[in-house]
Amino acid sequence: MLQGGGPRESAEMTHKMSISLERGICCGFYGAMTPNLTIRGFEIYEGFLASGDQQTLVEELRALTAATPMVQPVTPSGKKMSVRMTSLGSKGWITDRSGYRYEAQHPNGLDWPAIPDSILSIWRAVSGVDRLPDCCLMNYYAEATRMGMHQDKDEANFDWPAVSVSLGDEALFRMGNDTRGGKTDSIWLRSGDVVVMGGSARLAYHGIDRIKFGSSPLLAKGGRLNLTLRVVD
Ligand SMILES: O=C(O)CCC(=O)C(=O)O
Repeated sequence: MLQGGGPRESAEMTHKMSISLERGICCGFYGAMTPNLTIRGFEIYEGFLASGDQQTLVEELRALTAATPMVQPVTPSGKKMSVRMTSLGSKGWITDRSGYRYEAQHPNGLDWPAIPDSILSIWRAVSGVDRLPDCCLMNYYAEATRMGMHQDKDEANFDWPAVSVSLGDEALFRMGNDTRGGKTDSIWLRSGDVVVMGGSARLAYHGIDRIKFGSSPLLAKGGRLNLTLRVVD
């Protein structure tokens, strides 16, 4: 079920995650799941989603967002972001000349679609908290797209973790400190990897330096889709 194999995942993890994904990740496996890498408090579950599950998820997301498509937003200063984005959930993250914030509707006036259980299952498996996320931000990285170093801090309470799911092309993920600058560490995230940003990592600066365009066959037009799950209120 799980992709890859090799040193990035243990046989025990492979077994548990295959079972949990087949069953929609039900009770009994959460406690046993541990990240196979922790860097600066960022917990990284490499190869968390099997390639078949990634494909199913991408198809589900395409159908779900048909009426609330990706937009290329501007920052409050009017600069076009290079990622395209949309959201799922009771709140979606947006940016425009009025600022960074969460809104209950897509810029086209429609409610955001609900976060499907397939995605909530990932949160349940790795977040370590009972509360479910309000927002699943979807960022699409085309060739040459990047995301500058930033903190996720438009939420009310930073005790809740944020969880990120990588789909498609590999991306160079940079992890820094609670303040801008200083030493950083980077890792290539691959399709199916999941990162939990909680505790000391919740307010750490992070960003995507670049993607390896064409490195994954998952998305028909290439590129990378990132899902970031957050508790907003
Ligand atoms: O694309 C990623 O892996 C990171 C996304 C991110 O940092 C964000 O949405 O705040």
